[in-house]
Amino acid sequence: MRIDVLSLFPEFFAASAEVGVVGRAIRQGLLQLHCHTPRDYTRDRHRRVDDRTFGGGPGMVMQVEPLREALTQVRAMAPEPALSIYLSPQGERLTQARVRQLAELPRLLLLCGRYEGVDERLVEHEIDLELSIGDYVLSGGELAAAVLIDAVGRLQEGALNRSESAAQDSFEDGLLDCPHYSRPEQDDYGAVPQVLMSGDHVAIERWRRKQALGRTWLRRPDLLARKSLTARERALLEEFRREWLAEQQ
Ligand code: 9D3
Repeated sequence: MRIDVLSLFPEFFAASAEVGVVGRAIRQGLLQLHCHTPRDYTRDRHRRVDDRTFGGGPGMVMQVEPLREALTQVRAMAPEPALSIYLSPQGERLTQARVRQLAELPRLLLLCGRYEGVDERLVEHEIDLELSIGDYVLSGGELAAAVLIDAVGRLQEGALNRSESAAQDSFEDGLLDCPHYSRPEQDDYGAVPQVLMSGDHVAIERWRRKQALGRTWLRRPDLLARKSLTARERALLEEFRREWLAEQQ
């Protein structure tokens, strides 16, 4: 996959391209990341990309022309058709289902807004999809684009090794992850749950599933409501609930 980013702060994405799973995917050639600034596509000598908002009020708006020029020229840098995405607070909320779908595409073109955002006419004519990463206020689209690059990048074929397998991801099966522990077995903060030290892989798998169900019930009832449980899962959750309620006494 190739990802092009249009941003007033292209240097923002240096870390995305270098560290962790996605940095490795880029070095392996599984993902290409190219960042561009609309300033390079301005015609005036002040390299201006923004202007005051029509109708009055505070804040500036990113103008059509530099962005149209940048989008057109960046599209032409590679033959693959690109899905254009505008990261914006007005967008559809990003989910793992959407991430999986986008990860299959040959090319994405991400537009990051600053100030009050982008002139709506540019959005209407050039943007295929508007995405938000959640209900909180950021100062621009860059962090949201970096989130999308990370989520999509790690799903590229060959990007994850066996221990990082996407099949194990929280949300892939609609549940939160179980708790994890490492050495030492005994610490001032407590002991590791005995079952994990037992070597009984059936019992361990059962405990992990029960914890995943229980934590989802406690912390994300919205996720549980959307999931249909097997008889075994309902029994595991019931067992978790009974123990949890007993602990609350
Ligand atoms: C202070 C400006 N606000 C006036 C009411 C509106 C506003 C404009 C631009 C609020 C935030 C932003 C910048 N945010 C993004 O570009 C953004 C974003 C976000 O803020 N939250 C969640 N997802 C995203 S994706 C892009």
